[in-house]
Amino acid sequence: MIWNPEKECASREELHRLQSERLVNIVKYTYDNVKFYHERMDACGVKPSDIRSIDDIGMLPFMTKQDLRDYYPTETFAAPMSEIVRFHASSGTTGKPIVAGYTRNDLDNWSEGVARCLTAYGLSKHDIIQISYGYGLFTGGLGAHEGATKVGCSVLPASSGNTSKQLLLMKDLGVTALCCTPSYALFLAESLHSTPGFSPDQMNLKVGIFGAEPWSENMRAELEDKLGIKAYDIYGLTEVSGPGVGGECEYQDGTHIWEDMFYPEIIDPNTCRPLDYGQTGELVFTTLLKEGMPVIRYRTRDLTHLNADRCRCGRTMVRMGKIMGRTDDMLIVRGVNVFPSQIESVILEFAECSGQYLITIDRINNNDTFQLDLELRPDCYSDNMSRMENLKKEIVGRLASVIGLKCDLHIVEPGNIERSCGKAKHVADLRKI
Ligand code: DLL
Repeated sequence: MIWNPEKECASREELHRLQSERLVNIVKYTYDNVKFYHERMDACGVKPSDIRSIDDIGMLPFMTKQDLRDYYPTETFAAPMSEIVRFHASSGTTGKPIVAGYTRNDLDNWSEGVARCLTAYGLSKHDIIQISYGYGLFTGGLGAHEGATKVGCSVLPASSGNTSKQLLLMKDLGVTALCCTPSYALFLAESLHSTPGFSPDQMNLKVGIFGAEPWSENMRAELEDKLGIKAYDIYGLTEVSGPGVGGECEYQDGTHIWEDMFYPEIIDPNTCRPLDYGQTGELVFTTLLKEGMPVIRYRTRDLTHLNADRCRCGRTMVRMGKIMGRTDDMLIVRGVNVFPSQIESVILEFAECSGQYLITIDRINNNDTFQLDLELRPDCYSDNMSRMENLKKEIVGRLASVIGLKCDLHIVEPGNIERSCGKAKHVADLRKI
């Protein structure tokens, strides 16, 4: 099923026309209402009247996370406070949070994006959806909630945490769809298998809706197997709206970006030069309809590529590859660039591994150390030292051949690595402390 066939399946010509019309409007609107954009555009010598179609987007300056911090909390808002009906804020590990403000129309468009995703995953008013993203400043909970309500699903606003109650309600209500971070889904799956009185076959789950952090294809396979579901990706970020900037369709072959609302570009993060379809670089978004806090050419720091090939599902909107990580999540260890998601992908090639891991990087005597703590599935963990040593050798060898780095691997007892109910922390980089 397709929620909004008129938009999701519009011809590329129609989409181009709509994007052009919307870009012209949003550029004029932000120039007139946001001092930051006015000054930036003046500094680049660009006037709103220079922008006549979406093809002119390259003339506009970029915006960065630092700009949003510099104009904290609301100086980049374009609508008056009397029109703002909601705030969210992204946590940000360092410095000030980024505050986003939404008008009534922004909330409607945001839930439209989520509704398109949920419908693409096959959900309808006949589904019971458990939303285990955190409710509050994080956009995950309320964002998914409003989209699911729009579709007419029966919504269980479980929020994150209290895992045993989550499992109980999932079972007793016959929940069909679970919405949370992939790391929390893994924790729920482990708990489902290990808690007396629960088993996967008592559940009515069919669909998992996972996002808010990078996760590999191997993690998808792991979650689908452990929970007996089809697991779909959902993407978004606070600065652009929240979850539902794009989502996968039944073919699970890339995330369709709702391009009539969020215009994507890929640039080289070092030179800011636009890259072609298929090339990996930094994802940049322009919100074509946002009123509260529009962003123009916002640099997300997320690394991925776009695919313009027509999808079998009939949607015409481009598809984005899995997010490899963020430019600021990339680890440089002994001069080698590596993303935690690459390590996750290798680990999960081994059926013995549970998917729980922690990477610890330090610098001792001017040399980087790279430790990997790894949990095995409880039924694979053993105190048979030689079996464990052989497995360790295999994993270390495979990692070295894929990422080009030798790690100090520690197999730890199941349950030893801290679980997360939200976004997981897979890396402790002690060099930064
Ligand atoms: O994480 C919004 C969201 C909530 C998306 C629930 C999906 C589901 P922020 O907290 O602002 O917003 O973090 C945004 O999270 O720039 C990516 O780095 C990462 N991210 C979000 N979705 C995905 C995904 C929400 N599907 C940042 N895959 C983004 C990989 C993702 N990374």
